[in-house]
Amino acid sequence: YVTAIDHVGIAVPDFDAAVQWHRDHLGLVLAHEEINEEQGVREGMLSPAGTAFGTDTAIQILAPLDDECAIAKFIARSGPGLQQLAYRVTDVEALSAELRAAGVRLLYDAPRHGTADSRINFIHPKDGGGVLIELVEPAAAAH
Ligand code: MC0
Repeated sequence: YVTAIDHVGIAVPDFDAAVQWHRDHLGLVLAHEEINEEQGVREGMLSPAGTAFGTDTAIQILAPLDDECAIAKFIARSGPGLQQLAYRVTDVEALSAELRAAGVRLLYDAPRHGTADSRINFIHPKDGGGVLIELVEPAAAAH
């Protein structure tokens, strides 16, 4: 089911400052940006020059929209930093079903809305070796 590392997500307090830092120091380009109200985030996908958003691995900047969202809680507990590792998958429902059957806890009963109309679910960090693992089925692969 896993075809690539889709993105690595960094929790930040200030979206614009983080985007500018990565542009100024590393030359990364903001390839995509959106607000995800359900997840409580303003998020942006950064790509190294010469790579393509949606094809190559991206760096995701995640800034909280309010004090209650997952990113705000993460920053309050752990400070800014790596928050998630996201794998691109061909079929998020089928993989989630296999994981559940193997006793791995998924956060959602059904996939939710993710970046660029992808469908997403998460493996609980306690079952992911201390890593919050996101499963991303891109919109193009929707069925
Ligand atoms: C919490 N824990 C983590 C963690 N967050 N460990 C590794 N990585 C993380 N990101 C640990 C805590 O330290 C705690 O360990 C244990 O997990 C359980 O914590 P909890 O207090 O029970 O739960 P919360 O309130 O911290 O929530 C954790 C949870 C939450 C993963 C359930 O963050 C969540 O629902 N995440 C999924 C949604 C999300 O992250 N959305 C933002 C990205 P101890 O040892 O202290 O017990 S939105 C996104 O990603 C979209 C836009 C996309 O890409 O398409």
